[in-house]
Amino acid sequence: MSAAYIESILNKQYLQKTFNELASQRPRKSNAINFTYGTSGFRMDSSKLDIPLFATALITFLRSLYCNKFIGIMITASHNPPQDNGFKTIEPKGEMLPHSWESYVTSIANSVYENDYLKFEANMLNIIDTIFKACPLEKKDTSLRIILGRDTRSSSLPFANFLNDFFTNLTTLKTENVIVLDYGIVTTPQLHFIVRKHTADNIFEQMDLTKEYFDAFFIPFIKLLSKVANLQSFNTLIIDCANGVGALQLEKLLPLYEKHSPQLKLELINTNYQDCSKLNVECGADFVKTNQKLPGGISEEFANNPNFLFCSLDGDSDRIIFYCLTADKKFCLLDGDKMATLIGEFFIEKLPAPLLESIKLGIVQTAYANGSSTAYIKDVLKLDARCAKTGVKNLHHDAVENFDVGIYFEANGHGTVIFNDKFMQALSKYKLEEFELFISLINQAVGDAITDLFIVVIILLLLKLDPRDWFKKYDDLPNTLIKCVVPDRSEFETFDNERQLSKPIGLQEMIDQIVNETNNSDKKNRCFVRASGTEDVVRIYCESSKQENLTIITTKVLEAIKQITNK
Ligand code: G16
Repeated sequence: MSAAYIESILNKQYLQKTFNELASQRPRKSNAINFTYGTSGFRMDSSKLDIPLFATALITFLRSLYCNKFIGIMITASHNPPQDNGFKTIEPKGEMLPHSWESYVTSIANSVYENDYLKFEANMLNIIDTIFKACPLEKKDTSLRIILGRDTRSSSLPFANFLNDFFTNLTTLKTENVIVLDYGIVTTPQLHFIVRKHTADNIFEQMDLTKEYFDAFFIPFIKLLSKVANLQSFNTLIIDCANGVGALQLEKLLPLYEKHSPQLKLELINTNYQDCSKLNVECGADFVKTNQKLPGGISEEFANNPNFLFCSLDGDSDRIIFYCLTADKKFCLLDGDKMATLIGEFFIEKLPAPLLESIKLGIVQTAYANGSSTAYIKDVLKLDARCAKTGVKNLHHDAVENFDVGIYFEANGHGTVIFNDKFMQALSKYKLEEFELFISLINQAVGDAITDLFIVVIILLLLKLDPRDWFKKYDDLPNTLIKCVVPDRSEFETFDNERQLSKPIGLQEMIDQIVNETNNSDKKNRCFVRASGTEDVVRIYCESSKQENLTIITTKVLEAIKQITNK
């Protein structure tokens, strides 16, 4: 396939008309901030997303032709507040957009902002040339194949409508060669599953794949639940749905679940997805993790029940956090670190020693992982612990590259487990029926709140592990995560997997000094600053063996940031 061919099928009139509409609505100001492709795509206040949407649509169009496969776009801002939105691009096998393509989409977005159509077109054709020079395919039966999904935000439907219209009009391809399948309101992991399924089974029409998604993970969950003789660790799971798409999807699943009369009760709260203004507000995984407290809708009195385990999903159900209270009402946060170590422990306990010895089993975390969890992985579980940059795609790649069984979780509850053929072959030599069923619960494509929920529940029940005992496996170092608004967060550049800053110059030295002057003999103080890729803030993470150090350090680091950025 050549760049000339791509150019020949472009409806340039439509492209120019759409460009002019966008550019005229958003005249560039001299001090305007450039668009940057964040941790998982463009994400910002929905009123500013028209150009990133256009750029995402164009890159998806190119990617679909390049791969000659289905590419997905999920319209969501996940954990962000209701007024935000964003786009996650999904590859044919369910992964995220390759890193090398992120610069193309960023360049397209910024060239629209220049408000000069000819310049934009030249840049676009240049990108097409670069991409298709390296294109291995020589296809004559070109077709554009796009799959859309969205969350429950009020801005999501208009964005989906734009995309439907855009892909229908962008090319001069015959109608039958433009396939746009709109799956409506789905969770992000469901859309990953759907795209993967279309690719694997060569499906060209819309099908009820959300049902297939549930069957794939729900049936093994039910089978495993039926193997648990009596519930010893907890008997009720309360699921905070963040007033988002998770509620809509789990409400469909619940009647099916209850048909099996399971001993474990599932109860949904914060399910008001119809009122978009409530999404993630005082609830959901990010709220619970950041504030380390119960979400709205759960009183302390209600939570103080030894038979209850709680969990919170985020706005697009790709991450989950568990929690419960102790008898003396202490809040026990069971976050991504605790999930990763629990899963690691389960693999160690259930797999025969010779099998374990023959494979590389390890855990990938980020700089946000609590120091105690990393020590537990290395010293108690005796597993390899690696650190990757924030963003599940980074953890995913690290796990694939380094392990036969890679467990990867961000502390915020985003993660899953991946395993390769070597492991599957080794496993097939043993008759481990229950374990095989267990691994079919795992959504290897992407971190998935619903399948992670199934995994954690099954492990706790099979191990007869009380959630409070899970919490006590290791003591988290006291920690805090705060946000700081700065004039330009792109000035913050990191190295060492985001644990240190190279820019703004001088800030890292100031942080080091602050951390060192409050350090205790255990030298467990740690603090790092990085620009968020999903919100217009920088994040400050701090941990220490002494709670009182956290405020001292973060107050001083905030002052240092102010001092440096106001220079
Ligand atoms: C996204 C990413 C996560 C990341 C989180 C916060 O989550 O998928 O990998 O940890 O943003 O990123 P940052 O600190 O750069 O803002 P989600 O659930 O919001 O899509």
